[in-house]
Amino acid sequence: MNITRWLTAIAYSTAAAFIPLHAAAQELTLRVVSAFAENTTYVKNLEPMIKKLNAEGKGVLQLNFIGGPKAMPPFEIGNAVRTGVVDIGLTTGAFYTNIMPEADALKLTQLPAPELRKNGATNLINKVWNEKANMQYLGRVIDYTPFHIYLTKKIDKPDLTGLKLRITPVYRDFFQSLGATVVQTAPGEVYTALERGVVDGYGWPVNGIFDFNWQEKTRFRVDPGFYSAEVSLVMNLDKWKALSQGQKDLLMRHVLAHEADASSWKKVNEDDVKRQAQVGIQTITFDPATAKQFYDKAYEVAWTNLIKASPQYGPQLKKLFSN
Ligand code: 173
Repeated sequence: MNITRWLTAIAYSTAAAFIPLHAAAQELTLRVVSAFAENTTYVKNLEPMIKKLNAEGKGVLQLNFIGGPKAMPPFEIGNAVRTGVVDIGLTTGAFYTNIMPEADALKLTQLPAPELRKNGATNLINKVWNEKANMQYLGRVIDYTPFHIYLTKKIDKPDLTGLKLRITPVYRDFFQSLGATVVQTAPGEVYTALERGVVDGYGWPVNGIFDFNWQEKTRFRVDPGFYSAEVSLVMNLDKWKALSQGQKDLLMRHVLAHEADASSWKKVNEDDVKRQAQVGIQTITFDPATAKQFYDKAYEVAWTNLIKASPQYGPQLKKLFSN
């Protein structure tokens, strides 16, 4: 064999040896759908993270943001992630309680997400999410954000008797325990429900009502807020398992950095409270003892029902979410 043929042979065998490696390292694109519309606070806040990940992940991993409720109804995203119709959901547990009651427990944490990673709560979440929902829980994108009751009619004590409120599973048991009649709707239907007088108010986090123009139809916000609004990234478990270690590391590095950055929500929330006052939304408050009762009742009702629905995991979640 002359030298040229040798070199050619080596070149071919080297190329052949590299083909499987290149194939394994091929860029993978994951499809992301959101329970919240493209122009809302929760999605806008996540966009820079997706951009950064995609810039860094060239040739390795890309996130393709498909869209919000126009692409898929919010209450169907959980199942779509579970079955692998989409890869990743930007959603909240309240929207997939049809899969498991534990989904709605994430609102009950008293600790920010990075603390939950330290004390083992996130491992427990992943055990439950893996086992019951075929999901890998990636990370939380909102923290430090309470929910509130917003009303078109005044109340002077924590009694919602005679009022009909728009809910999701987040608020159902609490509002009913205060005497309300409830009707569940997706966020996109709240404006019309208010406009038509079908509801006298709604539950929603302290931020974000301006995204939907609900300030036009809202007269009061009840303080204090309660729970911790949860929106997270969840991924189909089979898809997660199929990622290479490098792809997992890249994805998690960005998710964790974003999660650790969540104290920026405090400023967003302060600004939204100011803006609500500016447009004439009045605050309804109670005396300190009544306010405490109201706040404590929110947790009591929710934990009692969760533990009833999940005797196995409810108590464990409660323990890790509160210390
Ligand atoms: O009110 C809702 O639609 C809801 O459950 C929710 C949960 C997290 C963030 C925003 C809204």
